[in-house]
Amino acid sequence: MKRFLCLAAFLALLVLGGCSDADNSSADSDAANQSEPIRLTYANFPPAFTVPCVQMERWKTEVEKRSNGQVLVETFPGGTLLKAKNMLRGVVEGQADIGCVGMSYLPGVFPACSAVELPLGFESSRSSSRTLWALFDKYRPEELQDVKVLTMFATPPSNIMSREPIRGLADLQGKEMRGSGSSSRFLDAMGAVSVSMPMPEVPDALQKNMVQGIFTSLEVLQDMKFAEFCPSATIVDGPVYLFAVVMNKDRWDALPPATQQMLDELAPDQADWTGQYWDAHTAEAMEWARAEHGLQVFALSEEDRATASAQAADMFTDWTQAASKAGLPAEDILQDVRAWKQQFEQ
Ligand code: 3IO
Repeated sequence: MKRFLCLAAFLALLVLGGCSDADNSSADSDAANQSEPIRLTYANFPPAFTVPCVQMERWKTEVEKRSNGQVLVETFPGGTLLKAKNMLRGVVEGQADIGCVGMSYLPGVFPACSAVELPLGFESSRSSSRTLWALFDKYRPEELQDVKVLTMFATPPSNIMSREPIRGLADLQGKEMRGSGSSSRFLDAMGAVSVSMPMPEVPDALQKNMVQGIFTSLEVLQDMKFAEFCPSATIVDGPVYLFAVVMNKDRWDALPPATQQMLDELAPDQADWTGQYWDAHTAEAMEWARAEHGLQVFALSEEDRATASAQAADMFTDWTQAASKAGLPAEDILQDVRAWKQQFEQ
């Protein structure tokens, strides 16, 4: 009985302690925030466990931490608020405060940034992401003037994932392969027949046998479970896909200056974090696909690589033409992009 009373007293103390803690913390935050926290919605198009959504959660955590809970972010992965094709418009129109735009799904819309999508042979997401941010930061292109850009990032290089082994370009001729934007053009340059669609439509296309494989960064073998359909990978080091995280302009303009400054400081840090995460996660996903699905990995021969780049050469002339037509200093941009790539890959 004595023991029981002791325990009861101890529990009562714990409960009281807990209550007074809760009182203290609410008093603290009342003192710190005179006003209600700012709440922002953030839309994303692919499933929650993919890299674009992992970076979204990291951004939310950082923003909530750096603002001491003054800015709260509600995330909507999996196209629950906006889908790939209406992401940019949806943010401009204010259906979401923030959205993750797959820029590669909108060919022709980003004449400056799409320089980073050219087949330059990026080695990593870290270097492609930093290059994309550097380009945006230096040129502040008109193509993104209707929104506030919160960060940008890009994938590691596109590689082939296929049902049947693709040992070289000969095996690829006439095969229908899924890509988008520049990666679709590169597929065609390699002799495949590109079929363009955003990522959320790919599981269905693979399931229904509409394509023999896909051309994007390799972590989707695990994250989208594509290794089940595609137990073969061929390393091509093709173009990268681009992303911009954008915010509705009116919502941005209404933020306190200190919040705006905090978000501006986070932008390049977030690009770098995402690049590093993407590279590390891709290596893990390859190991997973080897262990779980017996993934076989091939690489294009030097000769096939040379053929592919020769056949893709008009991507550069077409980009330069389109950029010049849009009034951009195309040669300067391309020279900068090549220099940043080299700098970030050292
Ligand atoms: C991508 C897009 C959404 C989720 C995971 C992803 N991994 C690579 C990409 C790049 C891309 O936009 C695409 O459609 O292949």
